[in-house]
Amino acid sequence: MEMMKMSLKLAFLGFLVLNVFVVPSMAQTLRTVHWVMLQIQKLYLKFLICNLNLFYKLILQYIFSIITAHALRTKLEETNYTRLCSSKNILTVNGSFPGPTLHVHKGEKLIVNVQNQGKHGVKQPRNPWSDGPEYITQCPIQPGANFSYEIIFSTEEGTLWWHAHSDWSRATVHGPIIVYPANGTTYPYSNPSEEFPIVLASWFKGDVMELIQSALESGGEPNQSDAFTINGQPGDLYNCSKPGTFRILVDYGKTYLLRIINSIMNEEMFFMVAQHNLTVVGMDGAYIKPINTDYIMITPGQTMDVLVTANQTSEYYMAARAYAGLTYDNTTTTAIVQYNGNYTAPSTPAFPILPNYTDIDAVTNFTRQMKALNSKEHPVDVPQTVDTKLYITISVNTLPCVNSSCDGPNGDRLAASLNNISFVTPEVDVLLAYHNQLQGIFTKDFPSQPPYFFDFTANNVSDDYLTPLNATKVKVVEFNSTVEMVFQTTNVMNAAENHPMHLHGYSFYFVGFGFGNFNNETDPTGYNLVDPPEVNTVGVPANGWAAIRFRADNPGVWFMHCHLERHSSWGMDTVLIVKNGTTNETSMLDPPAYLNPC
Ligand SMILES: [Cu+2]
Repeated sequence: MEMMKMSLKLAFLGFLVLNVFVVPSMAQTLRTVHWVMLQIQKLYLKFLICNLNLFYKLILQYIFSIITAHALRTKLEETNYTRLCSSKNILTVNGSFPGPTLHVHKGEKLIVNVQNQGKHGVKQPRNPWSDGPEYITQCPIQPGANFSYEIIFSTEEGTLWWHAHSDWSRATVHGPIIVYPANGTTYPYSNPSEEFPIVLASWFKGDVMELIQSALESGGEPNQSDAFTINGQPGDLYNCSKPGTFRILVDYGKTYLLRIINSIMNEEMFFMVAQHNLTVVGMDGAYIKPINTDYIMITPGQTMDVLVTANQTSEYYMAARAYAGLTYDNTTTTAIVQYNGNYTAPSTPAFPILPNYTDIDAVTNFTRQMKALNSKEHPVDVPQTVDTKLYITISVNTLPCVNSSCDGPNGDRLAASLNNISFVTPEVDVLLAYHNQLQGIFTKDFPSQPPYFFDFTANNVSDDYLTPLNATKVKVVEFNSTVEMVFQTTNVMNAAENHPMHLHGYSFYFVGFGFGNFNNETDPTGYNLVDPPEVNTVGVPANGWAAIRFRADNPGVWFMHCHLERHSSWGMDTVLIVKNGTTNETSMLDPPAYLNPC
């Protein structure tokens, strides 16, 4: 937080922290522009390190901004926002919540000069240096410093998103990334008339960074959010929110593309548009076979591209509310679909009948329909055989607390784990430690199966399984090996719930899921090895399992974590290291010229 505050101070003084520009990946100008930027940056950082006074910093910044004048220039700043009749300062990019949308075409490269941010679901071939998570692939960017990320859009097409990856700052620092088809190619569906990013987010009346800090200190549950928002607005059902409710204007007979992003902190969400059918055509930046449905269930971290045909006449609510976790915000966020033309507007727009909070069947039925498009242009390449198998239990746990003085159950401290390892954030980032072969930062013995087998989904799991081991353990796999991971949620602490597991650096094939304990003989026979969806986040069902497969063809150091933010904060994380191949082209890129010190 201290670091954030200091950066904010600089931001207030007009410090540029984010410059974004798109360049064709093969253009000669890229190297030149990049080189100039690097030189300027080096110079700039040198000056900063030498503690020059502010006057010189500002002059230098001025030069810097001229050099990057052709770029879309944005600024990280503290902005005062009022929601629910309550004001606070939040961290924003360019003063906007959600942040600005980045537009690229497949195959292009983005250069982002930035402070404290990550890109969600971008594979980043061989380039973990630009992935983002603090202490996983980089040290935090120090106040006054910046870092140039190179984001490569290799195979993704559709909707992704960028977000901060420093504590809970992603609550307000996030925005869409839209990857259009490569030049000369088209969507595998007819062109929509218009598109609307629909960003779902959490709103807390308090300061989110303080909120998680105090929860981690006390060992108890962090506060729930006070509202959900659609494109920054809670909607008509919350106090003091009606005037700002987000609206989209539509024409009868046209088809629109909703690019829906769940950047909510702790809840999976149901989403509907009253009296309109939804056709889901993409997920996590890959196409799927169209799913015709009246609702979707979208987990934190996921994106869905949804076509909606405007075949009604007046005003309709779109609405989203939680699919129940153990604890959850039970409020409902809304926006309005408003038709152009002459009609008498209803006193209140039609409201959708959302699935019940606990409607597990609705989730299951929706999930079963997810299949990759698997066309000639967008083929499936799911590994048919597997070199490395991991079976990973996902648990919420407790750790003992001195004098039972914590705020968790029985005075203990809440924790969370993967294969009973509660991930401890190291003091030097794992990527640097791996690259420079530093000893004592992490160990390579993340277990390939749970340390004990028990009835994971039983009604009353013994307290013997409550306590995880605190450690920084990573899993190392060979380049180009085929990997299968089966995630198993457990009912330890009677805390079974859906966990959206997310792996950086990869899209993976979601080949199967089921309920109860995974059976490694019978369950694999039901895998979809023909057209499984290619995603980067998978919702592992409560008291069930989900299986994924991928080829480890992206060397690097990749964070894997539950996308429920409180679970990740409690240690439901690990790191996958994919070794280099035998050639330069199959090895991690060299580190950039400047790395932030830890
Ligand atoms: Cu979780």
